[in-house]
Amino acid sequence: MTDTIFGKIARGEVEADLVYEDEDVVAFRDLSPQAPTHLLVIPRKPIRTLSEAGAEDAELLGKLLLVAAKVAEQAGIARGGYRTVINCNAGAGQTVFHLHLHVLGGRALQWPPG
Ligand code: IU
Repeated sequence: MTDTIFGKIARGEVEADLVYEDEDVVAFRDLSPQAPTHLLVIPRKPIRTLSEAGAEDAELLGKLLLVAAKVAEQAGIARGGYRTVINCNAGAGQTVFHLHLHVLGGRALQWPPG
């Protein structure tokens, strides 16, 4: 398992603008926001990408979604609408190989995404 910047954030070794944390999950503001609100939700467990998650991660994956909904609510974007995105592997735009869920909102979002 190669370490990443998100692994360091998850372990508290690198600072991030945290909006939520518990024993399993950390959420923080994206450094290069693509919307007025752009949050990232990550597991502390270093799973490289969604396709490498296993059956043993089912509860953790569910928790990521519940935390995404919670931080979206806290950020005030739930009513206006928000999008959750997981880019899986380089062809889909994944650049950091520590599973993360984007939460984007605060503006109108186009469909389909590019
Ligand atoms: P992607 O799905 O792997 O492309 O998303 C990676 C995101 O991580 C991207 O939106 C970056 O702006 C963001 N990011 C960050 O917030 N802090 C960092 O130190 C690095 C990337 I490296």
